[in-house]
Amino acid sequence: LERLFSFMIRLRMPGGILTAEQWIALNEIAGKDSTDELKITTRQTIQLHGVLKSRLKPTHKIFNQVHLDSIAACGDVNRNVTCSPNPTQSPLHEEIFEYADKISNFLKPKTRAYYEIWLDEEKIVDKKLEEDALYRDAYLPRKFKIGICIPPNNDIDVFGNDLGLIAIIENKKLVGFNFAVGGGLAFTFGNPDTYARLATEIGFVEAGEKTFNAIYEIVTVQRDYGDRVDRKQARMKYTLDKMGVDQFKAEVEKRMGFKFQELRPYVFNKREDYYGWQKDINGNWYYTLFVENGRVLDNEQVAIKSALLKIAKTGKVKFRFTANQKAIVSDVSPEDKKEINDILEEYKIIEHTNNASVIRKNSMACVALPTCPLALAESQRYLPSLLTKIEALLAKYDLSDENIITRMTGCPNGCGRSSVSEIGFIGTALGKYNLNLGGDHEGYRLNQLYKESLDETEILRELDLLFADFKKERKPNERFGDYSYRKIFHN
Ligand code: SRM
Ligand code: SF4
Repeated sequence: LERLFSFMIRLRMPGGILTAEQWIALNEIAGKDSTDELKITTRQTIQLHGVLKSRLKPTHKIFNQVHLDSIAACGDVNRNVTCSPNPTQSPLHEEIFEYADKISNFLKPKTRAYYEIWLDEEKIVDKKLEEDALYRDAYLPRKFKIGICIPPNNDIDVFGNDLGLIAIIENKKLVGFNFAVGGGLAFTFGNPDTYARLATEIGFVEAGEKTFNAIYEIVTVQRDYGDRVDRKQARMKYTLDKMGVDQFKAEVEKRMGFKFQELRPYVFNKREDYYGWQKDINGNWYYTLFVENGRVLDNEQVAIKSALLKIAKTGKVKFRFTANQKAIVSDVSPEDKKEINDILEEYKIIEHTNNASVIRKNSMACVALPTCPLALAESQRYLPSLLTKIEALLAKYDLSDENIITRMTGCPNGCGRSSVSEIGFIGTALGKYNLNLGGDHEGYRLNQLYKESLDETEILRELDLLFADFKKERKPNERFGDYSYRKIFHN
């Protein structure tokens, strides 16, 4: 008798956007064939857990019927391309957003194996038809991640990507992108050769064909120079550091046949989602709702899953997902806004979103236990209760309005990007976390280890002392991350 294998399926969803029809299909699978929960990930896509082996093929067929796939959502290839999801981010949002889709397709493996295995496509006998100039027959040394950001909101953590593209808008036109290379947040305890690293900006490239050319050649340099022996050294951040930024850049320039231009100026002054109702540039409305750690389900407090299904059934919206694991009901015409708002009210979504504290709204946690095989500690199931206690400490010092980016991961792989938070927890063992501090609010600076392997009582004691000092010693408008950096690491 075979074991009852079950799997996690992650969708490819560049920029994190779904139609109402697609949401209905996902909701149905989640009800019938997975754990009932839809998980919004830190890279703007959806994961379903617990899909039984026998249901894998039917599930992929349903995805295909609604034009979804899970190609390259995992593996040593280019992963889900992220993009600032907010429709009011810039009048050029749609144009920039399209790049996420185009890059995802451009770097998608050419093999038809996915279609043959899951969708019964006839096997290709002539291997020439599947030749892949980019991935050849050995893919990349390791996963590869690309994110596109629209200043001034660094809402996708652009510097956490192997390749971060910062959209440069001049005279109301998208002129191109600043390219940042070599981001990656994982490290391994006890292995000093591994480290979290933020991407280094190497130059500006014009929008259009040149941008695609530059992206392609950056990937080929990593393909050809990346470490294929030691997987712990295989991400592009290590390739870049071993080659040196100048040599890496020169190699890319040689391959693309033109040079990077001087970096163009831009500013990040926030890293957050815009909750509640907002108007987009076309005059339509969108509502960003608080989904704690991206877990779409119904519970005693709020029925997010039922609400989103009912909203999807109106057929009058789209869904967008943020890289902070939150959901946006978008493209709501002014005539339909009342109907959607009534559903949000009926299922207590508005109350739930409004009642979430500032710190909770800007928090996130990775999946970790019970499904992640690499987890050393709880994360998404634990952060909510820890935050309740942290909220009480903040209230004690009259700091409840402080927007402190707080993140947790169940191990040092960094899926919840805790290394780029102001308060970062990294699981070390069951019930124990490293407390990292000193990251900035905008995502330009990594945090650092402050105290190792603390249990909850110790965490709260440390934060109590830190908040007390922060209240007394902060400079005007100084953020908690900048304060702790100055006080602890830069004294
Ligand atoms: Fe991740 C592996 C979940 C974003 C770095 N990640 C895993 C696996 C697949 C565990 C495994 O290999 O068996 C986790 C599945 C857990 C589960 O039960 O579902 C997992 N990662 C996630 C998600 C779902 C976390 C979440 O709660 O949202 C995110 C899915 C993103 C997506 O939609 O594609 C997720 N993972 C990230 C990020 C953040 C990001 O990309 O912005 C990182 C850090 C950035 C980076 O890549 O450096 C990240 N995940 C890793 C790593 C370490 C990679 C490395 O360089 O060593 C692993 C382990 C590995 O690859 O060997 C990993
Ligand atoms: Fe699992 Fe670690 Fe990633 Fe959390 S950070 S999902 S525990 S691999």
